[in-house]
Amino acid sequence: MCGGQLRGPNGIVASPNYPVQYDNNANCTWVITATDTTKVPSHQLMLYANTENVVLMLLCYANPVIKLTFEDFDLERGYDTLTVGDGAVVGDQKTVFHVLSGTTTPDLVVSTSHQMWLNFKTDDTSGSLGFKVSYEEIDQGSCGDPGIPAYGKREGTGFRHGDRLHFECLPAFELVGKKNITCQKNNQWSAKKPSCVCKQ
Ligand SMILES: [Ca+2]
Repeated sequence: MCGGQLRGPNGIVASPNYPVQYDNNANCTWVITATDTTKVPSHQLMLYANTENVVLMLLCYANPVIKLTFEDFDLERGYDTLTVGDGAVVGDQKTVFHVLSGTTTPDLVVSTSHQMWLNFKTDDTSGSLGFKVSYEEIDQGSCGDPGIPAYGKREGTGFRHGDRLHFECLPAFELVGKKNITCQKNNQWSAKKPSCVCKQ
């Protein structure tokens, strides 16, 4: 499917024809919107008593953001691109998180608002396999779970702003990338999770 309006709480976005080669001259735009935040109370329910000892009940409303996880990615490098941005103003350069091409992707991208847009553009020659990305609503203030590298381990359990994760590899494996990553205020990790490769 080339483009469309998608809603939470989760789903899949894939290039047209996936897993078969995508078309030339494609220009597809998807906007993902979290479920209506005014109607969906979060899991938090706060009970407290005020000065007159009247018990008040306060429902905290969820303020979800969108997390994208890249499951498969293969575009003609430099010519076919997937641009990912925050919010719903498609193409607004100020909101662009990434312009992706080739086979290089971040582990995940998290929006700062309840919406995120994707624009897939291809040129007039040479296709490739395409992409498959899953999306999910998560709580605002989080960078999402970046996972644990194969043959590695992770210290730290928080994925919220300011939280830091530390990675190490099993013996006989070498860490490639950053040992420590921090969840930044823009909901993105300071770097991808590292990988562990066999020592030569
Ligand atoms: Ca192409």
